[in-house]
Formats: sequence, structure tokens, C-alpha cells
Amino acid sequence: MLNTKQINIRGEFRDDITAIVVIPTFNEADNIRTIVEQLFEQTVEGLAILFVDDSSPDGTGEIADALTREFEGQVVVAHRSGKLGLGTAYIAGFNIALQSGATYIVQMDCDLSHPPSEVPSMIEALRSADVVVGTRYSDGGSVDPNWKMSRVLLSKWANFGIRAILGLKVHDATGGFKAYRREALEKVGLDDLTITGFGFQAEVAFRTQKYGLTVSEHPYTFMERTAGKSKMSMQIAIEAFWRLTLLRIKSR
Ligand SMILES: Nc1nc2c(ncn2[C@@H]2O[C@H](COP(=O)(O)OP(=O)(O)O)[C@@H](O)[C@H]2O)c(=O)[nH]1
Ligand SMILES: [Mg+2]
Repeated sequence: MLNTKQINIRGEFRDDITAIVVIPTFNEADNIRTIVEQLFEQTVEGLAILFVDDSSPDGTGEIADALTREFEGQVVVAHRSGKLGLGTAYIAGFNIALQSGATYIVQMDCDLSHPPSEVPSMIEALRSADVVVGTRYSDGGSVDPNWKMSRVLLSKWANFGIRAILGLKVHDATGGFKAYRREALEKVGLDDLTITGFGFQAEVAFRTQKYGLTVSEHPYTFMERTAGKSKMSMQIAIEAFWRLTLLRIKSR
């Protein structure tokens, strides 16, 4: 399904890398350096970053290339030929991280909505769980206090609806802040995921539950991006809903 020929990798991971943070990017020129600096401020042994950039028109890919030279062995970039969507970006990134031999794989957004300061404790929690799910919707978790009530309700209801459709126990089914042991990703099976758009997170959560992987929920506060634009739209959300409904019907 995934055409690896379209992927051009810059940089190479050092041999002592154990944890790879996969970050998909599309037009994140104003955020990409900050996230690298904030992640490398954390004390995690063998930490590296893999960006999956979809030929961002704003030059994110070129900045990423410069970062691979500045942080040689610790920053790698997978360039794809065009905007191929968030789900396939994660699949490509996870596959590269697995091939690179990482023991722990983290996923997060580039826009600083997911705080880099939570990454060390999420990786730590993988000692006793297969998957650690960052959650905005259980005790201790929250969303940006500046969000309007309408936005909070929309986000909560979308999450509630998706949990109900798929029968998910995990409190945050739509978030993209998670950490996995490599065996967990191997078990989830990346190459035959059916939903490659926004519903990707929920399909992975569904398989995690179906295959009996142990999940630890990690509460955090989701902050609104301050630079760049969100790529989320109503059309993307509606498509995710019907695709997830089909997934549930087919798996009965
Ligand atoms: N490679 C790639 N990254 C994407 C794509 N769409 C969104 N992203 C990245 O995925 C992350 C989440 O996207 P964002 O627009 O912040 O979504 P939101 O947080 O739901 O509003 C960010 O790091 C984006 O740059 C895509 O099609 N391809
Ligand atoms: Mg965002």
C-alpha cells in the first residue's frame, strides 16, 4: 500500500538510538526548530526525532534538512512527494523507526500542542505498558483554557462519538500523543490499516484493544498551536466518522 519509492530519507540514526519521536509535518516552518530544541532539553537516553514532511510549500523540509546536519545522528527526515495525509505519514514514519531498531516509538504533532516535557514520563511508563496514550479527557488531563466552550464541546463530543462507535475504553481516542513499545506496533500491524486519514488514531486504538495490548493513560494539557495553521476540517471529521462506522460493522 505504501509506496516507499516516493520517500527520500535525509540523515541516518546513530547506533545508540533507542527512542524515536515520529513527527509528521505540513507547513510547520515556525514550529519545527522549537520542537527539536524542546525535545532535546529532556533527559531521555538515546532520543532521536524522525520528521515525515510532505513537501511543505513553506520550506519546512529545508529547515528539517538543516536540523539533520546540526543534530547529526539524532534528527532524520523522510521527505514525501506531496500531501499524502496524516495516517500514511505515521505509517511511513513508524516503519522507518522500526527498521532503525528503536525500542520505543513516540508520536506527536509538530505544533507544540503536545508538551515535549511529558515525553520522558511517557517513555518511562512503557516499562509496564505496551502503549501509553496521552489523554486530554480523563482526570488530570485538559484542553487549552482559552478554548471557547463550543470548541471544547465539539472536541469532547467527537471523541465520545468515536469511542461509542468503536466501543473503546481509552478516554482519548482521537489524540495523536502516544508512545509504543516496538512489539506493540508490530502487533498492531501497520500495513493493513484501513483508515489513513484523521480516523487513523482511533483505528490504532481499536486494534490495540482488540489485540489485548496493555494501555496506560497519561493525562496532559493540550495547548492550542500559536504558530501556523491547523489542517483539520469538518470534511475530514465527517469522513473519519463514516469510515470508523464501517470499520465497526465489518469487524462484527
Ligand atoms: N506529513 C504530513 N503531516 C501532516 C499532514 N496533515 C497534518 N500534518 C501534521 O500533523 C500534525 C497535526 O496536524 P494539525 O494541523 O495540527 O491538526 P490538529 O491539531 O488536529 O488541528 C502537525 O504536525 C501537522 O503539521 C499531512 O497530510 N502530511
Ligand atoms: Mg494541531
